[in-house]
Amino acid sequence: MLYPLETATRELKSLDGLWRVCFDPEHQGLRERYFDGIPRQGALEIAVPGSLNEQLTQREQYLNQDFVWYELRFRVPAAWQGRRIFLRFGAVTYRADVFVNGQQLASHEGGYTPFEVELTSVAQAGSEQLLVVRVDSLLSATTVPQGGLDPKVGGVAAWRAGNNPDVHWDFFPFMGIHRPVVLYATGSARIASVRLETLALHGGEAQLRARIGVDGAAERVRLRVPELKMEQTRELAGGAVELDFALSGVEPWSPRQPKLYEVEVQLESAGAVVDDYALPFGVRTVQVQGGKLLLNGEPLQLRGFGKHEDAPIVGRGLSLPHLVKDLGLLRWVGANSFRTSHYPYAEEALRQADRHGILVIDETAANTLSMRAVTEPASRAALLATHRAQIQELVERDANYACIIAWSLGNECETDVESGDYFGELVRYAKQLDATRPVLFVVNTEPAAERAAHDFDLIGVNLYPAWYGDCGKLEAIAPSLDRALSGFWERFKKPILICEFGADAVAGMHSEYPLMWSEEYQAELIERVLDAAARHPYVVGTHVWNFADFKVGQHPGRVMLNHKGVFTRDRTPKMAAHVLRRRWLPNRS
Ligand code: BDP
Repeated sequence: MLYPLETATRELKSLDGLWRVCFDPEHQGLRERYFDGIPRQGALEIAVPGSLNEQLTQREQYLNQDFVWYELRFRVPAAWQGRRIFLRFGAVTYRADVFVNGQQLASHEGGYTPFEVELTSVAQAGSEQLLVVRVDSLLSATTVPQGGLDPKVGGVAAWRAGNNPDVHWDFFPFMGIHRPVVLYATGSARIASVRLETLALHGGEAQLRARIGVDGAAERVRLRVPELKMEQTRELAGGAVELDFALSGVEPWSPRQPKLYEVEVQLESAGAVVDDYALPFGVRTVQVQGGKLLLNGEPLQLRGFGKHEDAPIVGRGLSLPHLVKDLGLLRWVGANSFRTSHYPYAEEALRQADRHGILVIDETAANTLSMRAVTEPASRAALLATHRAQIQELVERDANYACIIAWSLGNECETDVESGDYFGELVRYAKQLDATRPVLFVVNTEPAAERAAHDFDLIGVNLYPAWYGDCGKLEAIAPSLDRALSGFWERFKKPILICEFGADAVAGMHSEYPLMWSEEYQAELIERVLDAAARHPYVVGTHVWNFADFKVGQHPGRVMLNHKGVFTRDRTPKMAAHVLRRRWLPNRS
């Protein structure tokens, strides 16, 4: 789905701001017709975008995963008379039912991808409209991610038993309207999708393919890359156009030189331009070859972090100041990459990474999927269908970003239990959607027990030596890592990306020798893992867990936050951040 942009033919109006909300613990909202306007009594104000949890002050509101009704009254600009009007949500977590003027127009499942609804026939230009959205974050064995699992099934479902809110994973299940809400107008026909692919790139000569989907009646599509003097037109056939074209004199996109070309798409009808769209596009190739990950034919070594979209009060909502700060800190520390652990991030972050040359592993929200919780064929099939839909929405949203160098279809799912071809099927599906990027799952299995990695292009592994075992024994790191890394390599012969390793450190806690939870221990553990990993030539990157401390559920294993950040939750560097900076900054590419 296209990122909303203002162009010569498109206009935007932001619906972000303070909305009204009311909670609905008895699930009476539909019966009481909250879609005609939520009750005045007890309604609160909430900032959109933003998670609702930390904005409010009551315990039940903080922990809520149940129905919350959002309401906003807005006007469609009078000048939009005669145009097509769309309402677009960047992300609503986890599920949304959208009502406009009392009419249900859309439902969407999946907390981190956009969806839109056409308002042309329901919302009159110039007049006031009532927008009501029912949001919930009720998770089950067949949602992605799962939640509310019965710990008795064992495996990952038994992790964090009693965690409150009830999820078995290690971050807070923030809910709400997390990303911008935008109203936009187009002409009678519009460019609905644009997909650009770099098929080959050699010495400045590139071969590309464009696929453009059109919604409405038009005749032809014009594609231009003005900077490289490329222009082509094609007649529309069945609402779509596919065209291959060559570019000469291309400066490839890379972290060192994140060159983006403006690609302009115009839709024409009766000799006039009825819609236009422009996207910044980086031309580059990514390949896995032997034990290497190659960008434009050159081996890549990833240095960076698993992150979270997480900040005080804002929760998981888009916060532009945090985007700016985090990018600055990534550069300050000398990192060149991050993973969107454990869900797709806001497009604003990807557009920023594209502009600044930060490499991204783009992950779905399939975190810690329990295969043991879906042993019935019907529930297994339902989970697979949800997971497939989320992969499709992710690829459709993000495939044009040069910064994205691989798709991670999930993190720490049960890839070591019998689950038919669940993981292989999804890897093949992702490759069918995008044949130009490597695909992986991030695993936390023993090499000998891993069942799915034969299907991956590279293997993402999470390793916690001297933290979850061998407590306090930093000297156990090298042998443990050597065993795991050579075990994966010997068995699968695929490049390995260490996606997580680290230790909690409570900022300000020190000790004269490294003791767990101190800043000294975290810093030394990170150094030792980096040293051990560097001895394995098929390790193509190391991502520290985590960039910053982040909010988790209530559980005896955590003090409010996961403290594995090398920055605090408010982005102050711990000792480990300085250690990384000394190692990484000199090689920054
Ligand atoms: C890994 C998970 C990550 C956790 C991390 C930890 O992928 O979500 O936060 O461990 O325990 O298992 O800190």
